[in-house]
Amino acid sequence: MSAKRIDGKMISQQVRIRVKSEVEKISDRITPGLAAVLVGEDPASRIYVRNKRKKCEEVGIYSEEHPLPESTSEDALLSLIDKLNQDPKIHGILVQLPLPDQIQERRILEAVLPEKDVDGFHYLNVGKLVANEPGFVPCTPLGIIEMLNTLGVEMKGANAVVVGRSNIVGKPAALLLLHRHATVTICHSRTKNLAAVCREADILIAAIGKPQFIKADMVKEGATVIDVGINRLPDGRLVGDVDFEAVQERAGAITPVPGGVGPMTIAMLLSNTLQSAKWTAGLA
Ligand code: BQF
Repeated sequence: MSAKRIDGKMISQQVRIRVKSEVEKISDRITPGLAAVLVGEDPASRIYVRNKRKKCEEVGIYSEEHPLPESTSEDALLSLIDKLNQDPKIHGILVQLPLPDQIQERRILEAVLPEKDVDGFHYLNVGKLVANEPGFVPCTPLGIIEMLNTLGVEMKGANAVVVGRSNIVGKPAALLLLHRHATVTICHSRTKNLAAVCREADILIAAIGKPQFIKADMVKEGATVIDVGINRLPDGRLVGDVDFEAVQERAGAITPVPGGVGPMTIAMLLSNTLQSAKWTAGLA
């Protein structure tokens, strides 16, 4: 069997078209606004922030960037967050991670007002996700669900295996799948018989951060494989956490890297920012 290649570019474009038309629809009442805070010069982070702002512009979301030097103190960053919390033009605040070592990430994420926390990292939104109540959900897991929905992949009763237990991807992805009535297993570096567990998966989510870690013998015939990894090989090639060439011979459907989950992450950030503005204006 040769797998269907899941086109994240196309699915994310559908999401962005939907966001754009909703932004237009509410434009007489409110213009959604996103503030991006970037501390330091990490090249990948700069690309991500530029990418997010460009996509905001395309759908009519106002965006502003707040670049700060690598040496920024926690207090200086907290005072910027406080200013953005009070700014009525801003409905979403995105603090690009990772932050430099002198700054405690948790203190910053907790300083963002939960109602502007479009990344879904504040403890209040984490709690709401666990409780299956409306709140902001991290963009990458949300993008994965949007993809599965669009493709018509049945989640109810499916065996879903999430490899990786990060707070940003693995754990929230597992919760979202659980809430859609999948039977969810979370695997990680200490899991025994990882390959055997993965082989039971109808839906396999790879969010490990190890290049080409998931091999063909870890995948059930016909499974839907979602690759969250973005890894640079020594030869400069960009690859996911899945050995795409080999796994595509076994999977039913598989996301490529790049052009899979990545673009969905950005689209869901736009969607969350729109949602935030609608809540502010009493439109949702
Ligand atoms: C694509 C991210 C690790 C750590 C912090 C499109 C993005 C990536 C890939 C992107 C990511 C990853 C983002 C593609 C945002 C996703 O075409 O494959 C878009 O911009 N992402 C981030 O902001 O912080 C990260 C990964």
